[in-house]
Amino acid sequence: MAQLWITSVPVLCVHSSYFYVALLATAFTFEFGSGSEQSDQNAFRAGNLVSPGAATARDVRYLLYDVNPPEGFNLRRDVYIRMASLLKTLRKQEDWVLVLPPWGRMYHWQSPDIHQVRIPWGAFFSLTSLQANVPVLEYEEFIAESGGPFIDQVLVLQNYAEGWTEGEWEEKVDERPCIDRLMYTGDKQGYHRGWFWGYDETRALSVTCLSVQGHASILAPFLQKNITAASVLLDRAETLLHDHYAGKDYWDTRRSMVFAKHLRVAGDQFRAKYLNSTDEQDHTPFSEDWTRMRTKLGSAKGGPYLGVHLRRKDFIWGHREDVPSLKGAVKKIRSIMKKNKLEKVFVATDAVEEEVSRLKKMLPEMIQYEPSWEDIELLKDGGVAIIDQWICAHARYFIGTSVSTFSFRIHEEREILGFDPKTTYNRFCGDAEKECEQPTHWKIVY
Ligand SMILES: Nc1nc2c(ncn2[C@@H]2O[C@H](COP(=O)(O)OP(=O)(O)O)[C@@H](O)[C@H]2O)c(=O)[nH]1
Ligand SMILES: [Mg+2]
Repeated sequence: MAQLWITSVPVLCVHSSYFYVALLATAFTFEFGSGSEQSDQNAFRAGNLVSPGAATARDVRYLLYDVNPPEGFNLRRDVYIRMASLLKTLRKQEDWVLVLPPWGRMYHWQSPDIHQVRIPWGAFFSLTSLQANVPVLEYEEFIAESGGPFIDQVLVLQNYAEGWTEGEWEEKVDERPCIDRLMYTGDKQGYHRGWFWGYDETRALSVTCLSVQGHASILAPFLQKNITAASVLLDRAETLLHDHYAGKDYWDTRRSMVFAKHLRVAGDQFRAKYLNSTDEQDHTPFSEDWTRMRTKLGSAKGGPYLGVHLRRKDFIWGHREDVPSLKGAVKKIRSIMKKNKLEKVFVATDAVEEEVSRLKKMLPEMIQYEPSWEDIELLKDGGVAIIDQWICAHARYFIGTSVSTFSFRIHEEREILGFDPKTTYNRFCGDAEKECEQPTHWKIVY
């Protein structure tokens, strides 16, 4: 751990000209990002910068983060949980706020002609619910509050170039030269430009790389002692592990991720209209205040339908052996319906049209949530996916796809609603899969 405590020399703090400081700092860090010697440049570490208005009003510090671009919506939801844990640890000593990374440019969001970038979290989640767990800010609020579209320090998280030493797992953090080519470029003014969720006017004052191996909160001492920047963006935040997967803190954060009301309402209306499913009949009461929701396992009955999540697209390209053929999936669906005496089946899927029509031929009674173009324009692909998840979460019985985080999030939602685990932790098996291990039951810790 000794390497962790690089002494930070607060030289730059005393300079008055913000612009000069920014320029100087970026010039240095840019170089060391491209692999040159970092020997005595630590004295000029941009971590000592403070953004224009920020730290003056109150000593609030902002934690921002981003995730590897190819990752989908539901893994990103998992990374949020890790960041919330880190934030809670940071807040034991300082006043930190978590800035929510806007949604957009997601590989799976392919609806044509629909603007899907710079989407705030409020479009998908209830902000008051998130706030009841940790203090959060939308990115635009951060810009307004912190004094402009500037992020003091970007830390690009990466593994260790040398891998695990001697095969021993050890938790550690060290500033290191960047291993991969940076996704940030220096501009003429000495700032750093990058994706920044489509906010083109955003600039970073410094970009450096940080090798890290360990759980999220391992970064807390580093952020508190080695860095004095008011706003810090952790890029590639998925590099950090959960502090304690499925522990109380995990579940508190997970329970606070309540879907936005308009999406829940749309899902509930669909359930009532097409699936004969209401919270009253199904014993799935819902409280707007998640802190008051505490169900008993097995208390939820669910609507009279089978919920199916059939993940296709990239899950079948590699002919993965844990994903069934459409024919195999239909066979399994029929057998579950028969066994559970269910006449209706709701199917959520990302399958391409051609596959959906083949599926419908084999399973003509299947029910899908089919939004119009205007619906998608309003709800976005992310909202439509949430409605699919919400409907699956209320089914009497659910079966999902192996290792899909989309299915995992449905498991959690059902756990929150109080379903018997036997009706939740089920997945399809590949047609020729020998040992078809079923998903793990993660019990809520209240
Ligand atoms: N509407 C809808 N979208 C889906 C469904 N399955 C997958 N998707 C889309 O594909 C993405 C899959 O990526 P991700 O959320 O990371 O889940 P994973 O890749 O299955 O672990 C989702 O976020 C959705 O955008 C589905 O059943 N319904
Ligand atoms: Mg994915």
